[in-house]
Amino acid sequence: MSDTLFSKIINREIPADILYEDEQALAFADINPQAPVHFLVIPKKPIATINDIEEEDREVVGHLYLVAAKLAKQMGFAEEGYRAVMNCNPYGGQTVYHLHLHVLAGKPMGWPPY
Ligand code: DGP
Repeated sequence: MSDTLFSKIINREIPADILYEDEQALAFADINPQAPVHFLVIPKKPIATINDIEEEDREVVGHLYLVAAKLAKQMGFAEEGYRAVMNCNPYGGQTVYHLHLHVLAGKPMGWPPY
């Protein structure tokens, strides 16, 4: 898949407010926050969409949720609650084609999300 903005963030070619990094994943503040807390957890592997997740990606995709929960606890909103969501393709609202888990917190979330 072609490089996206998120590859450039991983490679430090463009700046971001990075909250967490390990060998497999990176978390950084969303540039256009939709809640008082809004960050993205991404795999370093450039997977384009949920549809492109392969069997070999099971571990890294699960890891994104573990990172989200770890940061939620560290940042103090785990008990209060939060939304963790991935958008897929145009009808899902996806605009950046590098898999990312949105983590939104700091206010009650609505449902359904439209
Ligand atoms: P989605 O619509 O699910 O593909 O979400 C993409 C998110 O990425 C959107 O909430 C805005 C965020 N975003 C786009 N470009 C940048 C960027 O250059 N830096 C950061 N930090 N976030 C970005």
